[in-house]
Amino acid sequence: MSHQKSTLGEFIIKNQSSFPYSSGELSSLLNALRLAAKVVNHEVNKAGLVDIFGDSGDVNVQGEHQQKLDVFANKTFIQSLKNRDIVCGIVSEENDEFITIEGQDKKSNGKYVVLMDPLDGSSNIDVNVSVGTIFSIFRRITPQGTPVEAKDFLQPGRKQVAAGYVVYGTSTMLVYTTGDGVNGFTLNPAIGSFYLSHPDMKFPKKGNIYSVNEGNYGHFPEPVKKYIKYCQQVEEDRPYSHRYIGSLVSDFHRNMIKGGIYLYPNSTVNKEGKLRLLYECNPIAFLTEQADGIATNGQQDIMDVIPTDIHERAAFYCGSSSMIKKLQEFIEN
Ligand code: P6P
Repeated sequence: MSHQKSTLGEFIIKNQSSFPYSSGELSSLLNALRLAAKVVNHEVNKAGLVDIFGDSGDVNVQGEHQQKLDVFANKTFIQSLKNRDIVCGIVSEENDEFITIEGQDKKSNGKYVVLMDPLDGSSNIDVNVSVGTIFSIFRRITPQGTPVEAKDFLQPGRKQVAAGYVVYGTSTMLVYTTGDGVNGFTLNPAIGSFYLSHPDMKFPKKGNIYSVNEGNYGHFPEPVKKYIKYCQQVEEDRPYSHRYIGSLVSDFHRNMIKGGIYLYPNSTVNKEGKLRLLYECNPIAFLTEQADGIATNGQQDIMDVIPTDIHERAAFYCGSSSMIKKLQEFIEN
């Protein structure tokens, strides 16, 4: 008997009572992200056919060459969020400063702020490897008007009200949490609807996959080097499989389903780490904890870090709880 799966829209309506501040605005915000995801998915899927491959010629705040799809994705998500009068401000990897969003009334009184990486892993676009969008949602702290960076955006990850990602892979999925577990929705491109395909996603407590750019091994802190050697030992439950796509969303998505650990350490090359705290680490960490995993910067739960800059970087380790605990043993000894 075919099970009629809930669409994302049906799921949001059915579950919005469990959303914090369930005035329906968060539902509408998630719907804005859903719409933008479908538009970006369409472009990503035809990237090989039209001239949106390659470099836009611009460079973003990270000093990274902006791929044309990066720019398109950024504009699409910003426009979709602007149209809803719910968001007062956006931080994007592609923009040096935060963006103030004015409503129809020309005031910025939206109750939420969104922080996003509109197209993470974009260096993979030209080689047809999965990329993703990552988003993090907070309720604003200031009562109204133009958001204040230090108050509204530099909140610890623990305060997120929702977070998730879109993975543009063999199928396109939207995976998100509002603090009541993690649910995955798969796009049926024929009709443009997301269907609940992965209800209540959980990290297996133990996995046998470790994801790290081993090319940087020589730059890693000693405890991380020892943990990587531990993963490679021929023992009862090892060696683990090394799987690294170089696209955080794809590596994370696989590890959450199969069990595993993702590592992006600080190093002699990336002294603060490479991943961005606000729009890569925190949203992935929220999903991790909601899926019974652990997410840390090596010293503390990463969602407890108090940010000081909207583009700050962090060391990041996330995944199956038993694997993170083993890594922490190496770090603490
Ligand atoms: P490296 C992509 O640029 C990204 O931010 C993540 O998606 C990915 O996991 C990581 O950086 C890859 O970095 O240094 O291994 O190429």
